[in-house]
Amino acid sequence: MNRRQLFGLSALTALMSSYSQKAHAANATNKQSRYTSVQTLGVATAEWRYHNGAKEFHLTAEPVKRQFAEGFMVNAWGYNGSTPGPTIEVVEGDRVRILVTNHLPEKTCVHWHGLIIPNGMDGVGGLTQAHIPVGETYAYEFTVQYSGTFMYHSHSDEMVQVAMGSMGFLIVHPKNSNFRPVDKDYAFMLMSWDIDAGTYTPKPHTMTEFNTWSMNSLVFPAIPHMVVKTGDRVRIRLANLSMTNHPLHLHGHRFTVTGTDGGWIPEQAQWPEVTTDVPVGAIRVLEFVADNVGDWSFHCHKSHHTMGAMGHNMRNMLGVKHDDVAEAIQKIMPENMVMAMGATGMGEMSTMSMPLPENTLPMMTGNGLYGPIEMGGMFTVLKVRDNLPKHGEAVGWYEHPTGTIAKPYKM
Ligand SMILES: [Cu+2]
Repeated sequence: MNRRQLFGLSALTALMSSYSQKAHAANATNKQSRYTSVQTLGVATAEWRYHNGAKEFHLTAEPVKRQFAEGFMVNAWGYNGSTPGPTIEVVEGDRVRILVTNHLPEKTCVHWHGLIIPNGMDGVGGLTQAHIPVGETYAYEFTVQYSGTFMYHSHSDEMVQVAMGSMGFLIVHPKNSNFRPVDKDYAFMLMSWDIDAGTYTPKPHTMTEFNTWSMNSLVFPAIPHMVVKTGDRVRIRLANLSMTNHPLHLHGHRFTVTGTDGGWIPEQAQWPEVTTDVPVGAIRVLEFVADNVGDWSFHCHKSHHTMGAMGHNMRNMLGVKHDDVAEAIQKIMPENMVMAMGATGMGEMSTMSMPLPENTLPMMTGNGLYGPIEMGGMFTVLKVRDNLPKHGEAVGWYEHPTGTIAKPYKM
């Protein structure tokens, strides 16, 4: 199939339904280049149509309400009703037009992070273009020269707009579908937020003291699981637009880092890892063969980043017996909640029914087959199974064959 035929197919698709449904667009794209669509779990794939010689996408920058988990809504900013915005998927060599309409309460512009494009398309307000005024639409148009994992984000009042969630993935698939093919291709945008207990709007001026750690603007237990078949070659693309680095750790498998936002890493420069650090403003792509059946944790290894919203300025009570003190203080200050906790560790928090302010998640939560998982934030699960249900039914917890699970031992 040559390029003219490719474009013909795209044009036909556009005729049938301009800005077609995302599944439709994804299928059409799949037929052209036979790539595996990226699953940005919990986030849509951007729709497009073929128009005036380019794949045309339309992003609307706007305030969005995002449910990070049940009982936790956030007033954020994003694109097309979501943060991260929809994932843009194109193919190396494509001519791409991206219309950006500004429905934010202030000017904006969009930068295409990692793409090698003409300077005037780089989206840096004031430097390479005028900021897009409220209510107006600007067109970015360029040819994508290299395949890889990239992102888009605001470059206008960046501290506020990025802190509020103005970001998304831009994936460029290789023109040659035999180049590093995978069976499952996932993407996670890593982000930090400072949202006071009982409130809904992140504080964009916070520099270091964040309390909410998200993947695709979702937190455990709401981050969907990655469900794969034994033997699948799996790719996970991780992008970090938060204010600190995240060492992402996978259990049960060894992976290699195969790419960054600078492109693909040659095979001879890759080495085995089980944790890889994703620096601020960077992308790491990891790949492995899922050859170990079970439920495997995939999480940030900064243990505070696998917790729900918490205050860090609490006193250290480890080893201090103080339940009688708490009772006495509660009597004097009945309007405050005084609890004796932390003397033996914080694990008790996952099971106690502590009254929480509205719109606030517990610090640790989630239950597995064997009890509380005691996690939050950047934590999800890779489920590897020999057989997957035919019709996409949910896959339950892994049931361990007899003799393959840790058990009590009499000393
Ligand atoms: Cu982290």
